[in-house]
Amino acid sequence: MDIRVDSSLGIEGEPDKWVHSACLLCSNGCGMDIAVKDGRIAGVRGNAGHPVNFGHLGPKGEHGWVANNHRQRGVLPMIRRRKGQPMEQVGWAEAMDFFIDRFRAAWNQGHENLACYNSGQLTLEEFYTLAKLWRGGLQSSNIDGNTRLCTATSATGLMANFGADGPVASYADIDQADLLCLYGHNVAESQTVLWERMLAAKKRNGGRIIVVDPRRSPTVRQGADLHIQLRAGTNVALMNGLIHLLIRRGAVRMDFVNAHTVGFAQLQAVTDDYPPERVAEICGIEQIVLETAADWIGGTGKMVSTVLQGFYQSVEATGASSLVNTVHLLTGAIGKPGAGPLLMAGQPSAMSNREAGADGSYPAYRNPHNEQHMKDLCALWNIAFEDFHPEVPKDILTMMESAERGEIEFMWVIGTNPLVSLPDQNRSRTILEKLFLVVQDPFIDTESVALADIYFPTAMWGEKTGCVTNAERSVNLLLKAVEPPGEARTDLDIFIDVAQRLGFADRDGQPLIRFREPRDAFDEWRRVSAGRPCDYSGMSYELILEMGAVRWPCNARYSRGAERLYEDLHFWTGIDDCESYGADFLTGNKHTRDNYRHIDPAGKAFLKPVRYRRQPNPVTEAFPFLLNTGRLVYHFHTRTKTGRSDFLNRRAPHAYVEIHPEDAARYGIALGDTVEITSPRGTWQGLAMVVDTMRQGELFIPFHYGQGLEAANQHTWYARDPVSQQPQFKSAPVALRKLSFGAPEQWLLDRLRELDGTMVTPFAMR
Ligand SMILES: Nc1nc2c(c(=O)[nH]1)N[C@H]1C(S)=C(S)[C@@H](COP(=O)(O)OP(=O)(O)OC[C@H]3O[C@@H](n4cnc5c(=O)[nH]c(N)nc54)[C@H](O)[C@@H]3O)O[C@H]1N2
Ligand SMILES: Nc1nc2c(c(=O)[nH]1)N[C@H]1C(S)=C(S)[C@@H](COP(=O)(O)OP(=O)(O)OC[C@H]3O[C@@H](n4cnc5c(=O)[nH]c(N)nc54)[C@H](O)[C@@H]3O)O[C@H]1N2
Ligand code: SF4
Ligand SMILES: [Mo]
Repeated sequence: MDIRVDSSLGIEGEPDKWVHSACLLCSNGCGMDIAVKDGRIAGVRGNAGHPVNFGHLGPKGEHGWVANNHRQRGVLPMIRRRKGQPMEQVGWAEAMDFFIDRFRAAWNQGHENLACYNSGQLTLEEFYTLAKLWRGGLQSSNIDGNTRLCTATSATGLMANFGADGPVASYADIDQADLLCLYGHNVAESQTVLWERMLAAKKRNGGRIIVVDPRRSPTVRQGADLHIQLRAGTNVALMNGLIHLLIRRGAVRMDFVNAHTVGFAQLQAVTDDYPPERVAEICGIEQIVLETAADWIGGTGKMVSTVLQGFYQSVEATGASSLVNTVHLLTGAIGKPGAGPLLMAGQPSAMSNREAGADGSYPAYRNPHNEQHMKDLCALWNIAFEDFHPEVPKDILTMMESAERGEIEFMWVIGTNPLVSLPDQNRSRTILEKLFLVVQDPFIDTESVALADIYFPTAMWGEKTGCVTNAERSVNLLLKAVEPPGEARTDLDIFIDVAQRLGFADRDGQPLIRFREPRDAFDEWRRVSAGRPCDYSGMSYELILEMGAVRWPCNARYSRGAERLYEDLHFWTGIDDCESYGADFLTGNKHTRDNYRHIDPAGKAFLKPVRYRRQPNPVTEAFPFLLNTGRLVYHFHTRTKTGRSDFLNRRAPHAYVEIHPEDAARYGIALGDTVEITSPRGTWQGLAMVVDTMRQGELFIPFHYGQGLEAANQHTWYARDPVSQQPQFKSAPVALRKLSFGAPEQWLLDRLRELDGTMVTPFAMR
């Protein structure tokens, strides 16, 4: 990819200074500098020397910064003394006292009465501190991140084959690959700069791109050489069909498989049942499409596969994603330049949370069921192992179900907007309303803050220092450019304060958390991560500043970071190395250490079979459409940042639903009409986008639009993958009807042209 410095400045002339940072509006981690004028953020420019983006930025990266200066920033804490009363602004001392009182009162009923639900958007240093506070201090397993909705499956999918989390390939491999397979990944909208990099690689290498998606997405329109437009929810059948053909055609490298994997015979026994005729039928595709894909995949060793929400947000998420790794193992396309699976992250620092362990993981990919791993962690934290009871952390939906039954009464929400992003909004709202809810956020006007009993105002991107890992293990350093507004504090400061007020101490009676500054937290993290897959022991803030970004592992062996994992084809599967002893794909039942002794592949990778199972929610006569939800290029999540940029917002100010032209014709629906979508869980109303992106019988709504009638999560539900517990956001049966005629506004017409391929998204591709 060529160097091109994209920028946007809100001032005339030069800023007072430029401060080194990175974009926090997706997992790509584009390097950027922040312009500061008179103590305020005044713009950004891409970092030309950065190894991820070479100066390029996408629309969100270029225009999202205006959110920092918005008038709805929180400047003081707020409390609601009693449910039903209004929130009052108070000082930090009073808000903290209130927090600690209520925390202790709930804790007195047992620590399972408390829950923490955090983010994929804080810094590594903050996640590590929170993990230490909650796991080491409170010693509770009721902690999860919104990474559960996002990339929990990336972690479990990687563990299933390789023993530990850790994306295998990197963007350097994409540059060299001649085949890119995108599984449920609309990269042209979700990581625009990565898409530019993919297209540049394709052009340079004369390569090809396969996209697996039930939608003819902008990615398909702009760059696919083969589109596998499968029926929603049939990923496992497709993967089994591909593997079946690879085996049948002799495209499997048996020398590689025998030397570096276990489980081939069991895999083959299952994939034998997936001949192309059957798979074409299940997936609703032409057999020739499947055969072409198998030819291309079997015909190259230089293949990178990305996997994202079309695979993750489903009930067979871990199985389907693991089969992508399996395809790489079968063809030997791993551990060498230009080859490897890249199970993607989505949020800017979802990876950091998975590493640090404030979500479903334990710090540095330690295995909670491995006594030695937990003893090591206790020694590093200087806490007594005898009192430490590591459990597999509860996922957010399990915690919501507990709360629904009244078993959890206090929830601390940090850096996420669950009222909008959790499935089944109406059910989730009822549960959140019941809880004593603390919300910690830079903005006072999010949907979740409106339900809070305590609100803590925080600093955000540009107002604090810390590290963030992108989807391919590159660690960025984001420096503080300006002061946060009013009395907003960093999440790190709040965590340290809480740990101190709760009196969390180590076994010598010293404060459990002794550092104060991000740099000192980072130093402790280097020691805690040493020897584990995400090894930071050789990394420093200085090295990151020098290189732009550094990929972990960074240690004595890889002093400037590792481009790809597993070059020695030795995986983290040994019984004393692995992050998990594994789980059954269909039931989620966890294997014990004793079971594992019998299957310990001692460093070889697992090939694990998965059977296709029909979705739990087939359409019915009353609810004949399958609803798919996801992203569009101009907005980030629940729009707490991008919704404040006029530039971005006016290109997509409202929710709409993509409807196939023939379905629209049957219901008498035209572009711009208002339609209603119903399900047993709720009602959605919005504009009709009539476009042939969808398969007939399927609908798509962008999920960015908050509450009430525009919310996609009116219709999703708590069904989830049994292993990763990632919710099934991508298909729910619904009914459609027309409400009223409407003339399409200009933005809807423009969006139509982006979707039907007559216009390439401006500012995303230039
Ligand atoms: N513009 C923008 N970019 C973002 C974000 C954002 O909010 N806005 N968020 C970031 C985050 S946190 C994430 S997680 C990523 C997500 O990035 P993506 O995963 O690329 O985005 P989605 O739109 O959620 O889903 C991708 C595709 O999955 C397809 N899909 C649905 N069902 C199936 C299925 O059964 N099989 C297959 N194969 N595909 C299916 C959908 O049609 C959709 O096109 O984006 C990141 N980047
Ligand atoms: N239907 C449907 N639902 C989905 C999805 C889907 O595809 N379809 N995708 C899911 C996915 S992949 C994701 S990642 C989630 C995202 O869902 P959320 O996590 O709810 O989305 P955000 O809007 O990013 O919420 C982040 C919050 O953190 C705040 N914040 C930003 N920076 C900071 C900070 O430094 N400190 C603190 N304390 N707060 C900060 C923001 O203001 C915002 O309120 O949505 C999920 N929900
Ligand atoms: S691709 Fe992602 S990280 Fe890069 S500028 Fe766009 S939103 Fe930011
Ligand atoms: Mo995500």
